[in-house]
Amino acid sequence: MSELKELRVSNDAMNEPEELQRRIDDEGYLFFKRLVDPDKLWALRREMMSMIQQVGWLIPGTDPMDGIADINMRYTEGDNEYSAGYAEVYKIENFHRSAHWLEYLDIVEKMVGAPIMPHPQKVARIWFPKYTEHTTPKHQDFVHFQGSYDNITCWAPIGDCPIELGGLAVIPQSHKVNRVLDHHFSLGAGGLIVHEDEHEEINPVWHTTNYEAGDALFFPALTIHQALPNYTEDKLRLSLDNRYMLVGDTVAEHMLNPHDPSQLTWEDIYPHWRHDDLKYYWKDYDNRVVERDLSFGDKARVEVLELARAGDEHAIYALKRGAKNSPDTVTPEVWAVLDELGVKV
Ligand SMILES: O=C(O)CCC(=O)C(=O)O
Ligand SMILES: [Fe+2]
Repeated sequence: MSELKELRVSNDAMNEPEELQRRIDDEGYLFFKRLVDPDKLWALRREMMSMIQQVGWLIPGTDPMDGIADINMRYTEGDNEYSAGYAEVYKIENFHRSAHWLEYLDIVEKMVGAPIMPHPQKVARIWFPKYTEHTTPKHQDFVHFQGSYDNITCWAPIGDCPIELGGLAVIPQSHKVNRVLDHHFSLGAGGLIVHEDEHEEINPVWHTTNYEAGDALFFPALTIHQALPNYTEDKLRLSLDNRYMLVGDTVAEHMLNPHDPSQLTWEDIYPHWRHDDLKYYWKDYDNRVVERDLSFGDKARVEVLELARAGDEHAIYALKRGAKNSPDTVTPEVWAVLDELGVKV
């Protein structure tokens, strides 16, 4: 990647909804420093990192706040081992509640100029160091979260996130392509990558920052973004990415469920909570629910087979991982390719 530029800070316009709307329409993102009191993030970090230590991903005896990973266990989304640990973190009530913090709700409402609500599905990322092939690749969120182009993603580190820890980067104005671009197979999280350089109208200049606790980056569903690789020796990157929708807008059915990699249902999660106010809260809203569009993933599933046959190592790795983690869902065609290649699962 070429040089990284600094994100523009929009704290100056925090109380001017029209200016926020103008900026997000024009730039395709809004970034705020210390939108939330950092102490709220530090408290959430303690709770989540303590659980991450309990599941065995941090070096025993270290301060969980430091997030010092045991790099013998580098897991990522798509690995059953990741799901086992993520599930414990995903049950934490305060993690879900953080997406409902008024600081986030107020600012999203201002930038879209209408009543909004958080998607039921909340997302945390627990990213291991030096596992960079699995970094979230360049993409538009619509391929994953769907529903409406008007959804707003909020990405926020839970603690500080300097560039080497692998925070989020965006291409300003990339949302102006005004459509979902072709995505291809990728080994990275989410499994789909866009090649922005295939599109002349996109000027691929990436913007990011050394994030600090309390900072938050917002962008609509068509803005191209990626996570940067976690190049630290031994630190986990812990972050939130939650999505907000206009009340009454369309929502894809899977966004009413817990995040897939947790492999949980709400019935698994809710018994761990002390309060009831956020349980099934979305049932009070009249949103239009549509089926998940599987075409993006289906296209990548065809590509991965072709690439694996041609010897592409990431494709072979992805097929092997799928076969190892959920053998029951693997198609005969995938088994045939793995056999052809002599890959043992
Ligand atoms: O944090 C990550 O690795 C991915 C985040 C992302 O793609 C998002 O916030 O939409
Ligand atoms: Fe994303």
